Amino acid sequence: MSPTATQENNERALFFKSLKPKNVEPLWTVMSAMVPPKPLPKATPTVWSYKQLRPLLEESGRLVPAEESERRVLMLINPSLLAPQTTDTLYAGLQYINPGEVAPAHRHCAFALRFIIEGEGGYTNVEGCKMYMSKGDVILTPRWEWHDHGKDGNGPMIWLDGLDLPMFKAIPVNFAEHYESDTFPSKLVETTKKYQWRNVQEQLDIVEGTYARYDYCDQKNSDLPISTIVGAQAERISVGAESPSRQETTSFVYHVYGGIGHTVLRSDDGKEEILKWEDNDVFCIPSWKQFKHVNKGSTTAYLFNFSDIPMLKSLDLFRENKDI
Ligand code: GTQ
Repeated sequence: MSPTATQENNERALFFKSLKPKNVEPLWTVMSAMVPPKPLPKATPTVWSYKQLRPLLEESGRLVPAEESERRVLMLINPSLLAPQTTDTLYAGLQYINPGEVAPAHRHCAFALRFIIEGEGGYTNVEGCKMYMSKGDVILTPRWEWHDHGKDGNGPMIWLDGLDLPMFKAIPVNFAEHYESDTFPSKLVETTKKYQWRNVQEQLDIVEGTYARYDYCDQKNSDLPISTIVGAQAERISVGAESPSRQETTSFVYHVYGGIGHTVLRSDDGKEEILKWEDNDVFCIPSWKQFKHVNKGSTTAYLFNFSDIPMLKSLDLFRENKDI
């Protein structure tokens, strides 16, 4: 190296060193990583096997008293990320409640929905509405609405929680309040916050063909999604059939209402990855993965998903590849 080149390097090194104490950093060294040519989610496609998790939930029900836990939940954490991330933008957890227990009333900025997996006699009170829950029902807990959960009758109740918690890593404005008693005063009244599975399945089943999709919408205004943040869909795939392929900026958390099959993920270089699933499993699809579901069982497969579609659309970040 010529003396001038060495001198220049030394000068550069000194220049770089002088930046940090002034709280500045060069953009040009990180520019390409910050604006990659395609979405680069950090989440890994993952399946959470219900068969494997069911005994752990039961153990938590035996070992962890309700009074100690506030919410008895096993969080489904993506192996490439930290809690509370199931995907880059979504959180999912499996909540377990024993008969006679109460998960006490609180409210928080985070939006929540529940998808009921098993049990009868469980209920959620949301802002004064008492809603009994059955397998496949969806219950919404909009931002800042009081909610507590309880369980009558025999046996436990298990459901999937879906929240927008990871978003609060970027916008740390989530906070909660605890109600003065365990339950918020509630009545069994008509509500638009519950979606009964039987109605959703009916809508899926009246569609002709081997595949149908149902978009959950606001029950007061069907032009709107269920929230401005989290959206939900249900899908039916006939025996031996498959869903259309999708590639979107969306992150999905899927739950298998019923059926056996797999999801094929295809990366831009043509590599395929298979996620195998069966009854009650949960799996996630990170942003910008191309994927399709295949029914490999001998019964109709029904899938539920929640996603960040409404949030992405609000931010004008929803994109889909229509050429697949
Ligand atoms: O049921 O209120 O899985 O507040 C995480 C946070 C459930 C709930 C979760 C919560 C809840």
